[in-house]
Amino acid sequence: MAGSCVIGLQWGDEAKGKLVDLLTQQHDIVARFLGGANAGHTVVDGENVYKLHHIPSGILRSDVLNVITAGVVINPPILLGEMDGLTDRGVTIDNLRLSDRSHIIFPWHIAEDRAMNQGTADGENIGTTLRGIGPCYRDKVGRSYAIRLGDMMRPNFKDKVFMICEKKNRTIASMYEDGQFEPLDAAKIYEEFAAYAERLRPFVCDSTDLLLNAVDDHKTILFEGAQGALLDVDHGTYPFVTSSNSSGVGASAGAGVPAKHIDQVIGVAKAYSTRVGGGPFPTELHDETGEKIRQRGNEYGTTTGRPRRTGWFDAVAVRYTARISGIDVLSLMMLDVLSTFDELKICVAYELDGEQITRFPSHVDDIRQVKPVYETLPGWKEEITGARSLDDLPENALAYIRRVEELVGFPVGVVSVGPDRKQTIFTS
Ligand code: 2SA
Ligand code: MG
Repeated sequence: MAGSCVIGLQWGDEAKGKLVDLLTQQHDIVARFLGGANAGHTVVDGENVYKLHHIPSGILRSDVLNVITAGVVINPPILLGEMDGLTDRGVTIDNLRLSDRSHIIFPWHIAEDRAMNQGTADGENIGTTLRGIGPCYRDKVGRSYAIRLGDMMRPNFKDKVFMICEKKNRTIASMYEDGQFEPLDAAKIYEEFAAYAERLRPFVCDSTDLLLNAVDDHKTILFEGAQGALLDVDHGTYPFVTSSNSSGVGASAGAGVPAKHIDQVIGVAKAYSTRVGGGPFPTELHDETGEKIRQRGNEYGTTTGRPRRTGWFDAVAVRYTARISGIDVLSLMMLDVLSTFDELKICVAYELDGEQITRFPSHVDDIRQVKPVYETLPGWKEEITGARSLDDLPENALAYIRRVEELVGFPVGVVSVGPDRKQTIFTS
């Protein structure tokens, strides 16, 4: 087998980091293919909790190469902070590689993200992470005002920074009220980023070539997703999405490895739903049950600390994202959070304009309007964080897993009952 891929099937925060960490032992390389410091991946190793934003979750294993590929947008001070944080705790980062094709987030991107808070055409806030992600991807596809990691190592880097600052100072000033925007200081930004470039230089490579050679050499690659498929810029709940392809279809574009080399896709979903930021969320709960899920699941953003919106498992949405991501197997996370509820609901269809549908609508207005059709299942009272096999689970928890499988249409291969590596059940 050449490649596996881990994809979040909801709106991010499905605990993908834990799964990637578990799977790394079977792979030579972990490749992150999209997003940037908007992601927050938590990896737990015994007493140690690591919060990663850019660095692939395989970094804790020194024999695994961790590659940040072309599709990622890098925020150098945040990346260096992660690197230093790992080094300080004795984790080696010699096994880290950065693509010279990845794009760089500069202070102007963050100023743009803040100015707009990334409002949509109808004036609603997307509720971005304010990390400059959207503006950086926009400049990347716009081509005129973009700087890639490889550009930072070239003699004309300084000229580029000065040219772009001049342009951005004009455009960004018009986005702010008078006096609210402090003009960008090109010399200062250049100096700061030139220093970052020097520190990052030893890790920079042509990651596309590296990965293609790895495929030729029969090495195994784990493609690590970020965010979730419902945030995919083309196939998610547009415009309430992130600015890259976060569903399974994005892996090969971001990493530069043809899809035919990805043999196994693992779709990761929580046993319930969460969303952070704006946008439609059909099964959202605004009541005590939603609050209980938030408390039991500690549902607060890893990057921004924002409380996450919570709701029941949405089988319509997950069936859609599982199919678009080409999954082979489902990994059901945080099942332990659902313990102690009297009953649990699963959304099995939507009602739209008086009709029942099981298709996930393509237009945001329709996604906003749908009413979830629920099936109610009995809950279980006992905590299940100590379960290590399916036999340890209460009957009602097993029935819940079986129903998710049937509705989503893919087998559940992994069930997670807590953050630790040990708190994982492999079903076969
Ligand atoms: P952006 O910043 O442009 O990518 O935001 C666009 C939308 O994508 C959502 N988004 C996320 N949703 C969940 N988790 C994310 N990562 C962090 C985490 C979030 C945090 O792991 O907890 O700490 O708040 C993530 N990144 C982007 C975002 O909320 C917008 O809806
Ligand atoms: Mg997260």
